[in-house]
Amino acid sequence: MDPLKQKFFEKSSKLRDELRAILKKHGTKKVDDVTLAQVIGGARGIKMMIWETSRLDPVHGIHFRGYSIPELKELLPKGDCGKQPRPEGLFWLMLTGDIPTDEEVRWLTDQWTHRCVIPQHVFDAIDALPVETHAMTQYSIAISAMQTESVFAKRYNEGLNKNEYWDPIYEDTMNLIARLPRIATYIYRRKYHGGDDIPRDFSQDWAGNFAHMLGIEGEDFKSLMRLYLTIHADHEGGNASAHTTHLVGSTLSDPYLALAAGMNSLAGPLHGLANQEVIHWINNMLDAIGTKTPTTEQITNYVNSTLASGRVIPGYGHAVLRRPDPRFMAQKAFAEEYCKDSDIVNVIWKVFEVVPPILESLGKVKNPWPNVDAHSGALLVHYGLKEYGFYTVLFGVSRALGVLSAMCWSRALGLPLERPKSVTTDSIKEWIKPEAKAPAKAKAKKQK
Ligand code: CMX
Repeated sequence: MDPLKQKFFEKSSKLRDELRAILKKHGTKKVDDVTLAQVIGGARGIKMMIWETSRLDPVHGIHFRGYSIPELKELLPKGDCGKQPRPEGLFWLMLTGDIPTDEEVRWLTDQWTHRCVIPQHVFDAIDALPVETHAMTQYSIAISAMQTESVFAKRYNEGLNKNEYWDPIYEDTMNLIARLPRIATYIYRRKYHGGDDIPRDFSQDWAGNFAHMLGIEGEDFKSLMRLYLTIHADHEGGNASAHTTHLVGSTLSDPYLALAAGMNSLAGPLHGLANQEVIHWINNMLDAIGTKTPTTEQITNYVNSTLASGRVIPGYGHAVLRRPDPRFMAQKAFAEEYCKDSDIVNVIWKVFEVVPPILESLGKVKNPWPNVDAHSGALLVHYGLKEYGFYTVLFGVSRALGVLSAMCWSRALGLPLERPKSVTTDSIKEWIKPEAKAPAKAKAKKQK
């Protein structure tokens, strides 16, 4: 067994036993009350799943295994890769709960380099699509096409003891993460650069090689990719892409099918596609105003006109967060250090001044602050990655780290098929009828 797998096995089998004991002794303990507003309003805030890899606080934002993003920037090993944390280190942390050493991160990079073997039919499946197909559609189809390689599906067909599910899930996770940058960059080069594909560079770390295969050289862009792929990785289990992957995985669909489903969820404009929508919206604004350096007043007018036309301001608001997203702030800090004079970055900062008070004044937006997607595109544009139709794929490569490491945990802990309960509107109308309580009262009277 490899060292990471061994460590994961030891930690997860211990927790699985603990969890079983907790369930046996305290299974009837109440942890939540559900209101009608939550039933109708998209299940906001209902606690209903276990997600080991990260926790989201409305005020303090995301914590990966208890560590905030600024803490991870300090603590995760960087090796000889500059100042930003390496996503390999975060993956190790999410899977084991421990900050890895430099040597462990190097081992993981090496593993992912060698596991990046993609069968030709995956490239053929991408090539069969019209080149203008959205990059997220191509990405999701490629992941599904790669399902032929699932170790879990093969071993399950052969007859697999449920206590061993975690093992092939771990193998699929490692293989998938190793392969995703290659798939993503193949799509990018095909869609936007006439198929001028760039071969891998075996000497680089996971994110550095990704930047290289995109065709954007320079140490600063590699640093950005390391930060980007780290901070987008996980956002607890309730967000749509994580929850979708979790739900599909709970049916014992393999990690390829579960991740493809999660990516389809990420592709919605209220979720991961918002990063594309932000730059689309900013470009439209700059075109409409006719300048690259709009004034506060011009931005205010444009924001108001977007709202008046019944659309949301992309990159603002969040279902859980109630303060500026620490992932936004981490990107802002990066921009302050690396490219503070960039026009597009300065537009993003001005929008950050303008939008929150306007959203707040509407009186209905629970979080007027920017989320992760408000800043990411401007940094990419600054370094020359201007094709915003590709941005959600970058998010999706990173998100795989979180949702797949969480899937390893789900199978190792023996979590069951997810199956919440739906109701019809007739049931709701029944619940709120005054006479709905009458039978119970009448019964109580009779008993007296
Ligand atoms: N612009 C305009 N109106 C907004 C808004 C925004 N950025 N954010 C919320 N609102 C509106 C909602 O549309 C809703 O209006 P109605 O009552 O008329 O339907 C009202 O404010 C209340 O919404 P909420 O409870 O504050 O927010 P939700 O939890 O329902 O939705 C989110 C959260 C992210 C979908 C929403 O804020 C939004 O649409 N933001 C813009 C899209 C975006 O940036 N998505 C990316 C999120 C991060 C990610 O997953 O990647």
